Amino acid sequence: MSIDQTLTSQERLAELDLDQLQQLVGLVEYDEAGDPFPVTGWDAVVWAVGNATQAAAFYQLAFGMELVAYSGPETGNRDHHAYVLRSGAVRFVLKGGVDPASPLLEHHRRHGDGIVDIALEVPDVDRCVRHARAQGATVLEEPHDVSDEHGTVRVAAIATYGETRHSLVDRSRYTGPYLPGYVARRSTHRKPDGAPKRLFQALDHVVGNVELGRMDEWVAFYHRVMGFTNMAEFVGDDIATDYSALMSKVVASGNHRVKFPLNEPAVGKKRSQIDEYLEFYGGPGAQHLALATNDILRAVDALRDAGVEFLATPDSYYTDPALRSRIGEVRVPIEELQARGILVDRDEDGYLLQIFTKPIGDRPTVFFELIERHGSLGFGKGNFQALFEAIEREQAKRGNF
Ligand code: TYF
Ligand code: FE
Repeated sequence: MSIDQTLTSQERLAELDLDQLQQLVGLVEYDEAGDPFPVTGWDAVVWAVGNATQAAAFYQLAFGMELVAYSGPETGNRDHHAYVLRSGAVRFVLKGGVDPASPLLEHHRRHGDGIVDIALEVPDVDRCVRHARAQGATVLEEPHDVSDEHGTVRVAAIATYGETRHSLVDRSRYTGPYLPGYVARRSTHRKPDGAPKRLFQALDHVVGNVELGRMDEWVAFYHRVMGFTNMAEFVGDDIATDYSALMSKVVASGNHRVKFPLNEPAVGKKRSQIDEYLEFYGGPGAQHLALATNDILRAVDALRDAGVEFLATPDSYYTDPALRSRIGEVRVPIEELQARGILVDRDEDGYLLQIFTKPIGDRPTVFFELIERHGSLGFGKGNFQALFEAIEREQAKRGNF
């Protein structure tokens, strides 16, 4: 079986097929034979948070995620709590320190709530690490087996920007709920009647913010170390200095299952949103996660009802006569999008609907995007101006000029 036909274990559990994934996240054909670092897909997004017990409730109650596994003092882990949540093929692991000496608490003091590990499922951990090391990557954890009564997982980890890592996970010989050391655990709350089964089904992309002048180095890192290739979409200095104050390029795994936009600040009229992130996160890190949904209207309504706040889109975005000709026919009336502040973009392959939350923690750092793709493989380039202006309005409220 070729890599681009292999589903990750999470995707199989979610009963997604390749057609659904193609629609959700926009896959492409590729020749795996020449891939030095084959990646099947996302394994997990691991967070260090200030209060994992409450964050786990937030992601269940507001984001509609399901609790599937747990590790903590009751399971012999005296260092921290860890809650494993799922929505479709998306897996979050929320960790919060219990032992006052836990390194997670130190991480949280430096960065606030943030993403410590963007873990990838790979068919051959050892081969990936051999290649990564030969290309100069920092190997944080050598390939090793972890086993329990459910089987064996092979894992390793390499360093990426800031204090972020990529764990590389082969769980093909494992049937447990997450990793050895975790026990199965179910949500105890009752979903309201009529609540949708899930609000999002897959992870589309994870964006990294890096320091001024370092974006190309990180693009080169993903080329060299992980065999990722450039996607067409980028924000160059042509528009950067006008309003967005950032530069951005996108790298992707062979079949585009895993996509990493990388931002660096650009010198503009105001302080860049990326500089603000770097200051408050205390260095480079993951900026936003884009969650792929097949019903962005319902997802936004449910999240808003649960108190999640989104960036506002001015009515002028929808009344602009150029909008209709730019976007053409979309599946819902523009009024439905306007009522929710959902943005639309179209390119030669199709269109996409997207919306952005405000930062979800105490620091102006990490936020979410919801994205509903209809053929477009892009990131909403046509919305960058409206989006970055909205972000700047929020920055100004925080006293950032
Ligand atoms: O992932 C992207 O590229 C889009 C656009 O600070 C974007 O979601 C880029 C930078 C940013 C917010 C959104
Ligand atoms: Fe995005």
